[in-house]
Amino acid sequence: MNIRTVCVLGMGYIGLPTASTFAMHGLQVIGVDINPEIVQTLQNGGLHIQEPGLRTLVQAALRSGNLIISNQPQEADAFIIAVPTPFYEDKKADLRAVSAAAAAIVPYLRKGNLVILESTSPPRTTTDIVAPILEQSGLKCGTDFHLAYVPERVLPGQILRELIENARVIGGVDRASAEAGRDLYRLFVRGELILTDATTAEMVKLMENTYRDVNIAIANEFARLADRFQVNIWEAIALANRHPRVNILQPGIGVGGHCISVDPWFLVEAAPDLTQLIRTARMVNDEQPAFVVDFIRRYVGDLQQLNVAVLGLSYKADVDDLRESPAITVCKLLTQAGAKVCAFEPNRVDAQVDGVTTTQTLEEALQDATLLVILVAHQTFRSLNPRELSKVMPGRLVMDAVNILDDSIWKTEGFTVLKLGNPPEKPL
Ligand code: SAJ
Repeated sequence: MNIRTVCVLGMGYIGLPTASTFAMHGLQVIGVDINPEIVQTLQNGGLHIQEPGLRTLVQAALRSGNLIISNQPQEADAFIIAVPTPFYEDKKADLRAVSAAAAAIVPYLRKGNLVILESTSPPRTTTDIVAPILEQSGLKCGTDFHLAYVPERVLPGQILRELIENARVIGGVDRASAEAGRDLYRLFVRGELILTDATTAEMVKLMENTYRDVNIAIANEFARLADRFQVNIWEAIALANRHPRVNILQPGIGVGGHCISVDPWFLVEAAPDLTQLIRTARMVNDEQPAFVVDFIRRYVGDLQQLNVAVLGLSYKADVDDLRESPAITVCKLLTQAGAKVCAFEPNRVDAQVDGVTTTQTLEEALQDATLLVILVAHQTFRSLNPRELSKVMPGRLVMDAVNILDDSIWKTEGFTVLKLGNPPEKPL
């Protein structure tokens, strides 16, 4: 299929880099978002999200004239839906954005077009939900237009590199649709393009993220066991990983973000009778923030009126994304326990969390702190200097939940460092 114009719906973490990359590879791209603030920001050369290299890429794409940002779709050879699929309170998939994006394409859909769904979705969404909406155009899926599910697989923090290098699974509703999808993505993807059917591709995406969730859950459960048995989990994992067939992931404060903490629920929803392990892993990871706060309480005692400085609110290191962040849950649990929490998130100084004071600088967060809690392993926190901190912070107690501090250096500066998964022998 010869593709010269593409319309990308959803200018978020996936849609914007994808649209810009296509534009830089010579396609005429219309980037669409329903949020007028996002449209305006991008049209004015700004950026509403942070991702290494993205600002330069988007600006170059706009300057090239190949990328246009708009609040509504236009006719194009191909359409890509890259909108969020959150879940409702009861953990059921909320497909309203996907359905609305498909409906928005209908007036512009023409014979011979290709439509791609990239949003993570429950099995059969492409065939049972998206196809019927697109057929409201009067065109027949497979006969008149191509439709494929092509899951995004990029890791936030490395999106631009992985977008090009990762292998892509291209799931067509029929063979011709998969081949049309391949014609589109081969314009910039250097990784292998593997063709399959749409429902297999949906399952593959959900399996990838569920596999990671289950593996993080077991790391978190190992950390709890290590705490009970007074074992240093970081040393134990390093030793276990010397086995040729063992690769345990890192325990932490829980699993956040818009992907791994959400997607496994789509499988649980689709087949509750078959997904005990997946559901349990989700619950283990969701309970990890409470474990972290209990750990602090066990070693620090009553948290009432305790001045706590928290470093990091994003869902993982070196991103600005606060969605489903376990760090925010930890902050809320600390405030519920009576602590006075001052939090600093260098990638989102505008962050707002109920009951928590957020600060513009590290120093502001530290100025009254008795306890410092590091929740996210941002690069900038790895180089924290205990001598400098001791000039600002009145307390000498640090809880390092992400194992980034060299405690021997901190000890020489008079700090006591608590590490998740490496508890001191007895409560302080
Ligand atoms: N985490 C741990 N321990 C670990 C690794 C991660 O506690 O050893 C935590 C992180 O701190 C974070 C959460 O898990 O809170 C998820 O982080 P992540 O880096 O594992 O994954 P995401 O959510 O940023 O991106 C994932 C990736 N999927 C897989 O690695 C299978 C990415 O490739 C997907 O494209 C992305 O989900 C997505 O959009 O679906």
